[in-house]
Formats: sequence, C-alpha cells, structure tokens
Amino acid sequence: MADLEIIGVPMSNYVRSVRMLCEEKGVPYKLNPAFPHTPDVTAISPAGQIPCMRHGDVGVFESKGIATYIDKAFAGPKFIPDDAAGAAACEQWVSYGNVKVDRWIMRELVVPSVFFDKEKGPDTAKIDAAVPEIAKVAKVLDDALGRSEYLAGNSLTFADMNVLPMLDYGMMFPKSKAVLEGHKNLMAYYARLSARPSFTNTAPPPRG
Ligand SMILES: N[C@@H](CCC(=O)N[C@@H](CS)C(=O)NCC(=O)O)C(=O)O
Repeated sequence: MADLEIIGVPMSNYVRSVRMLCEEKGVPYKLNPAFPHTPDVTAISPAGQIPCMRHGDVGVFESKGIATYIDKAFAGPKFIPDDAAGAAACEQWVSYGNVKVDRWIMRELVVPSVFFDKEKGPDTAKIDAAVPEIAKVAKVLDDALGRSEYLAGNSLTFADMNVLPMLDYGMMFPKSKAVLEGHKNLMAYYARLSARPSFTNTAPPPRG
C-alpha cells in the first residue's frame, strides 16, 4: 500500500494534531510541509486549508476527517471510540476545541500576536478582549478534567490531540499563559500530555 502523506507546515496546530495521532498509533507517515493555498493543498482542500492527507487514491481535508480515516484505516490502538457515548464525547470535545478553543486562543490571541502590520504593531485591543473569553474556555476544560482524566473520559482520544497543540500555543504567550496557569486540572493535564513522545516529536519549529 502507498505511504501515508500528511500535507501541511509543522507550525499548524491542526497539522500537529493529525501527526500526534499517527505517532500514538505507530502509523508511519511522510510530512509534506506545504503552506496553505499551495498546489499540493488546493489539489485536496477546496478552501486551501491545511492539513490535508493523501493515501493512495484517498485524499482528505479537515483534521477530524483525516483523523477518522487514519484511526479506521490503520492497525494500532483506537483513538476515536466506536461505542455511541464514547464517539459522541470525542466528537463533542473536538467540536468544542474547534469552535471555542481555536477561536479564542488561536484566532483572537496567538495569530494577532504573531502576524501584524509592522508599522501599526499588534492589535492589543483585540488581544485583551480575548483574555476573559480564554478564561471561560479554560474553566470549561478544567471542570471537564476534574471529572475525568482525559476530555472524553478516562482514556486518550483524538479530542485531546486536537486541543493540546492549541493549549501549547496558549502557553507560549504571557496573557493566555497567565489565564491557563490559574486552572489546576488543566495544567496537570497539560503537563501529563506534553510529556508524551507524540507531543515532543511533533513540536513546531521555534518562532523566528
Ligand atoms: N477546520 C479545519 C481548520 C484548518 C485550519 O484552520 N488551518 C489553517 C492553518 S492552522 C489554515 O489552513 N489557514 C489558512 C486559511 O484558512 O486560509 C481543520 O480542522 O482542518
């Protein structure tokens, strides 16, 4: 069978999530570090977004779609549960991650802290407005992690791999780090999961 190809630059949190899944399952893959909207990406993703995946004749875009394919197509431990309640819990936390964690940590704080007009400087009003929203998100995650060891119960699922790279970016910026650090269950979870080889082997390159 053809090699599995993960397409997307390693600084993308969503690329990291699907790479973490490959690492946890022990699935070999080749990373094609393509930027969004480049030909290898637009050949699969109509929106030009990363990650994409190619495996023989199969091309997939959207990280959750890619994760579902990898979890089903390859041997190894399962990270998307099969039972109805487990599958729903995993899906629920992936959606929450993509709608709330991604919005407030990545799009409203990390991205405007990194990409800005050099003459104008970062949009501090936008960044400051994200801080109380990050506090709400951190409380939701912290409460869930007070009830179970992982987001979707007591075993690791793709929902954890989805959210962890976003949390990691949040921990790199002082304003989001200060909020996240105030949440004991969330910090214990971050410390535990960030020690896993799937996390350390997929670290984004240092910011220049
Ligand atoms: N819902 C998508 C989000 C992917 C996403 O936002 N990718 C970013 C990089 S982290 C991207 O390609 N941005 C370029 C764009 O949106 O035009 C997924 O889960 O794969």
